[in-house]
Amino acid sequence: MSEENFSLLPVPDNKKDRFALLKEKFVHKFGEDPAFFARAPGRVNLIGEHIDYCGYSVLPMAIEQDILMAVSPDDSGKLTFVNVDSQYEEFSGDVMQILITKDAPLWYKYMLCGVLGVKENFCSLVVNGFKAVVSGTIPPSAGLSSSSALVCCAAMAMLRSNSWPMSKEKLCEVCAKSEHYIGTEGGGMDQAISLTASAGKAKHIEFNPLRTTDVQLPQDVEFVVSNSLAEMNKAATPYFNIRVVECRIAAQILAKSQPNLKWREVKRLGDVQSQLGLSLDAILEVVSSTLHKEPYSKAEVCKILEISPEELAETSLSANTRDVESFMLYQRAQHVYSEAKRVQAFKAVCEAQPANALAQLGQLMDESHASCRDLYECSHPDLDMLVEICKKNGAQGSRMTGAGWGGCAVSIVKSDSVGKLLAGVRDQYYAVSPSKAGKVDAALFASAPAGGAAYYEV
Ligand code: ADP
Ligand code: NG1
Ligand code: MG
Repeated sequence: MSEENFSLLPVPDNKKDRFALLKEKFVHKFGEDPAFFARAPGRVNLIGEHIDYCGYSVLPMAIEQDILMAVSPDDSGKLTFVNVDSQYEEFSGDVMQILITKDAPLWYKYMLCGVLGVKENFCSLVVNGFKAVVSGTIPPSAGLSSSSALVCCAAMAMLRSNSWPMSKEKLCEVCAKSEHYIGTEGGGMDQAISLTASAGKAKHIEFNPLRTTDVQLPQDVEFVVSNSLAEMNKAATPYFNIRVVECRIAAQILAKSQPNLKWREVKRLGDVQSQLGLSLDAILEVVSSTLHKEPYSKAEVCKILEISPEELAETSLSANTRDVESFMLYQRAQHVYSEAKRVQAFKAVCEAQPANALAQLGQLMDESHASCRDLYECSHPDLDMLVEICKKNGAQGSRMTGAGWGGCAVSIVKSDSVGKLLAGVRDQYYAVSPSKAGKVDAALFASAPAGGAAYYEV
């Protein structure tokens, strides 16, 4: 990946009204003009769910919905964050005294993750804070990565407020690491696509080291996103980290079963495959012959690894998973390795563009959803129903996207069937429920691959 930096762009004509309104709010609040705008988009993951933190590549695209900030540096070192949505309370603090507690994932803490992540990379005695008015259009807690857009945008605001240089590649890594301060132990997919996306292209994103490659989607297909409207904040609950921990323990037990591997040095399922030098098919065989389908108790895990519960907490658990007593290891490992295969297959179809590309991509997305629902158990009954409705209305394939336990489905559909799909889902999922009907316009949309994060002139 190139050591590219962000440039300062003029505001595009179709975005002028929103930027002007945000500038007005900034002037009203702070009595001065903002110095610049920073913008970071959300994303929809087309395939490769819950495998980035296991070391495997993923295939997302950016969406138009974003986090936008009007920003002005503050040389007194103060941070002041105001949100145009009044449900998010104003925050003010000192840039030299940032403390991100993991008790409640309040909105401004995501911004502090980005600010602190950037600050840790520079040792200046004088550090500017900044004032920001924030406007977001990504549905929150819906699997479209509003959290990482907020982290990345705040990190960009901090960088420019201090005239600190950093390549996009470095910023992806900084933001992926610093979002962990909120409490979730995710991979780097969301930050990488938000910061590096280019319009018209999906991205294949590999990790350790980070590499991004443009993926040309077939010409005659579109992607439709539909929000089940079941919300799930990943940092407010332990579900996300439980999966991270199950994958880590599965990797460690697989490694322990192999005479040549040192299980204490293994953190990810990807490490086991690479250290054994096996294909994904072969490692799936190892999973079948090594792990049992019944849940593992904490006592059994400790017995296999020959460690105490205290040592297990030290080597493998996180703050909000210390009290978890039961782990599904076979199912989680089967999902991860099979999903990693589906990403490779999806990318290969996009590259070869065979006549039946749509059917093949659709099938891979259907298989991904089944695996998330049945093996990874990260779907939600409403989301399963929504996926079925999308399929009945012309989607060639449909799957939950993002972390899950609610949130959005993404469907692949032939371009000339988009209207039928949108109308069918509107009638059969949204219109039938008074609580959902009023939200359909923001919840259901077709999306082309959008551009990535940027700074804009005031
Ligand atoms: P997602 O799938 O959208 O990334 P997360 O649970 O990871 O969901 O993060 C959602 C959180 O991000 C919200 O609870 C909120 O704190 C924050 N957030 C998202 N959008 C905004 C916004 N427009 N303004 C302020 N905070 C936001
Ligand atoms: P969302 O749903 O956007 O919070 C999370 C993780 C990703 C990835 C997906 C599941 C973070 C910031 N994001 O995304 O890294 O693991 O779940 O594929 O932790
Ligand atoms: Mg998130």
